[in-house]
Amino acid sequence: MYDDTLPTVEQLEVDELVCWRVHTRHAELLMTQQGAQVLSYQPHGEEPVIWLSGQAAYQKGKAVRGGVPVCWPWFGDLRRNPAEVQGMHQGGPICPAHGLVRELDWELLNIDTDGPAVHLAFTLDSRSPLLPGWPHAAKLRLDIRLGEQLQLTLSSHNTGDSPLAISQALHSYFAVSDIREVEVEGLDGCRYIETLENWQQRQQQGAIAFHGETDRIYLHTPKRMAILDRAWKRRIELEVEGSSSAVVWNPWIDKSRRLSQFSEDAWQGMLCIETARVMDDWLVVKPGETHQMVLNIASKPL
Ligand code: TA6
Repeated sequence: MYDDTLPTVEQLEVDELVCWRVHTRHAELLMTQQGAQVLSYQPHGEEPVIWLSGQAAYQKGKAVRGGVPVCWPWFGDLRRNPAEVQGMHQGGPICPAHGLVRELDWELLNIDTDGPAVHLAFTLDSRSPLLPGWPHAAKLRLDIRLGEQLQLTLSSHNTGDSPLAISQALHSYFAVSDIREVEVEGLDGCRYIETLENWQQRQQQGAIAFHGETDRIYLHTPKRMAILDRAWKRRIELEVEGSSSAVVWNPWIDKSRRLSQFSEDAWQGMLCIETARVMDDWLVVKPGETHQMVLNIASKPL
């Protein structure tokens, strides 16, 4: 008799990408080897928690729109990063937004079960393949633990003999009922950079509500924040370790038209809250040391 409380892991190909579909008694998750990117996460009987574009393309060398792309060894536009992070790049034509690893195949280290939970681990060595323009020795690891919650742990290990200066983010896309109706709690009082208004610094007053394109870098952020979604009668609670900055992004109407793999109205159903080490929260990893950034995602009924 098949015991459906036991977790299952199925490897499959979605167009050009090798993927794994994980099914446990609590939820289902889909992820791909490319970028060790979680693509979707949906607790049983609930709306998806992690959003995946309906126009997602599963092509080699192209990050899938949605899920949780890993931005490393820099976040965003390298030129907007601290000088120390910029200085790690030795020049050259290849300098994409959000770093160099989300479009590379990571190595599957292992898949194991822990009772009803499943743990997958992926790794990437910065020396193979050599990251263009970034000739430093590091080992990246992403641990994904699917239990009653979803836990992602991004580890940066310095295997070289000089310090690494990094900015990074787990660029999480969350599914929401309607961006115009949800709020982000927990960032009240935090300073933030308003990237859409000449990178001016502001201070958050109360919960974040959304009335237009939003692309803000919050600084000195707390360990806990949440998306309050009254229509879907839930709160997506985030708890982080090893991060004191976060990016809150919704492209709204106009920018949506300029985004790849993104339908014109997709902005209404998604919200990025990106767990990060950016701006003055950039990261130094000394030789032989390892830094871990942990993100716990839990969907809680109201
Ligand atoms: O994290 C917010 C952001 O930097 C936005 O400005 C937007 O560019 C988004 O990331 C998506 O970037 P991507 O390169 O994945 O299209």
